[in-house]
Amino acid sequence: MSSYEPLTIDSAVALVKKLGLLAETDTVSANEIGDGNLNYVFHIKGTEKSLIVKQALPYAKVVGESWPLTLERADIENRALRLQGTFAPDYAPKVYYSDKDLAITIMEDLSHLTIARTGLIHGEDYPLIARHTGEFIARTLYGTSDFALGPQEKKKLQHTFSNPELCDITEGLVFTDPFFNAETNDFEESLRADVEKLWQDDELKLHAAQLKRLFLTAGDALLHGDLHTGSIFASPAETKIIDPEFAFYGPFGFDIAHFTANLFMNVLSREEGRREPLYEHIVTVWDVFNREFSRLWNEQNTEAFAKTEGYLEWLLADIFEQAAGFMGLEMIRRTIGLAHVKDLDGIVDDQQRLQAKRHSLSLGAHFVKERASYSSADQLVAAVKEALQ
Ligand code: SR1
Ligand code: MG
Repeated sequence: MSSYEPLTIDSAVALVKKLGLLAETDTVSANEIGDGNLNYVFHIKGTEKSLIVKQALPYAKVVGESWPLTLERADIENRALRLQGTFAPDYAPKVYYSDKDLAITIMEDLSHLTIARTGLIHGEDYPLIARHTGEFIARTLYGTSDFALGPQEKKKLQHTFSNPELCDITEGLVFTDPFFNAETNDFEESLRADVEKLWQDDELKLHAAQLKRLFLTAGDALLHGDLHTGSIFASPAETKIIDPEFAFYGPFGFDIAHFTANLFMNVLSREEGRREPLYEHIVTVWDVFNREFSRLWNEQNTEAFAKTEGYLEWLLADIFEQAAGFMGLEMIRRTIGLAHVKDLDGIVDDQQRLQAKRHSLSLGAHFVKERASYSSADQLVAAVKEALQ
């Protein structure tokens, strides 16, 4: 049994050689490339093969050692990646090795791809990203739900994906803190009046509380749990969904909500005339999700009520409503909470940046409060277009 210690570049290289993943005699180059909030990520390149070694740190890197975190999340991530790979092999990175005690996962190198958020900020387009992500979400959610697994297998699997510490982070940073004068919040002083208005909006707070309750109590399926555009590697042809350390059994609408929220925040950073591909992605991801989830349901569902007229349609409408609300919450917390997005923070012009952040806050609050009045992605897109006119 290995005992935990943080890897260095040299010890990461020594480990992959010891494991035989690269030859002892191979000449390698290696770097620490992690730019996320929580982990070390080493890119190790041999002459013929390259690898990623990811190691969880016993604290949140984004804050420092004052925010301790269990290493258990590396095991959750490793098991989630492997499971997602069985349902959506084209969209999950291959895992070569994992060690629970060292909190490491060694996986396929994806450095021929770009983190979608970075690419989108630089104006790249990924024509297949929405189709692939919609298929990934539909297949992983359906495949881990009661409808696919039946009551016993599902509950046993659910038990193994209890992820209290990372759920606590989401419950605080996404659902709670942005609505109160919490220490974790982080916003520009020029936004203070907008933020204080939000803290005083009791109607909004009631809706946030309802959505938080759904997140706390619904155990529909194994979620990715943090499916923003920084968790996606993409090229025009390929999409790989990484970093499921927040995976747990939660509500069906959560993952698609975070993907679409992050696309909308990229929309807010773009000039008019460059927003259309993102609007199309938002419509496509919903079309593909609905189609793929329905296909799996119609082909495989053994639930007694599966063929009951209206049940699937009701469920898809319910998922959409939840997701519109979760999407709004993600837009709010990425604007004023602890973890921001470069799409908005990176807007250099002060007035444009503040305007984009105000749109993110007001649209976010609108989607949270009015989620029940939306029933299609076209309507979400129309609301954003109208706000930006
Ligand atoms: C302390 S972790 C902050 C954020 O980074 C992750 O990617 C999650 O989105 C989390 O909320
Ligand atoms: Mg992450």
